[in-house]
Amino acid sequence: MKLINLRQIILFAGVIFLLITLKITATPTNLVVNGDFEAGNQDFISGYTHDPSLGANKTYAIANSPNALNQELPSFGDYTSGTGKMMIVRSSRAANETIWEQTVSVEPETDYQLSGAFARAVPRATDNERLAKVGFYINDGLKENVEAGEDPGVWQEFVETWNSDKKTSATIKIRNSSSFDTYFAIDDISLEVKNP
Ligand SMILES: [Ca+2]
Repeated sequence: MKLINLRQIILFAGVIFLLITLKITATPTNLVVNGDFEAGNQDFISGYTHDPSLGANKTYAIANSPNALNQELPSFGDYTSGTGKMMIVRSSRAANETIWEQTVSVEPETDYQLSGAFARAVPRATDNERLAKVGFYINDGLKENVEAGEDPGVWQEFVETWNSDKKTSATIKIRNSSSFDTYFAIDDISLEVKNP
């Protein structure tokens, strides 16, 4: 009797383990660390200066809303949950400067999905023609240029496929593509194995 119980327990544990393993396998893991900025100003490199007052061009800060940094900027929530943190950028006129960079390990010959969200963060009435534009790069190859719409706080998600070929690491960069100095927000940067 005791033996049967033990077998049943082992079988039950095995089924649970299998279910957990399948669940883990089915959910793609984001390889980017702190891509949602919930951990604050860490885990990435920037050619811009961290400045919570955004006191000059070529600065950035991590906050819950642009308005929390400067009262002239619009108030809107992050892309992750609406109440989390985002990277808020005051760009310079120099294009191609790196705003955000992180290197992650990848498997060769694998399709990955790169995604992120981007929103304009200037009051619409003041800077109508100064549209924000950023380029998303992997290993210095441009994946996509994303231009924000006129309305501040309207998040635009972009999704691109990237094949790692023979590479074992991916350096993801977001660079300024605009020649305007303007304000915008970035959130939810992700690189994960693409589901077949
Ligand atoms: Ca976020």
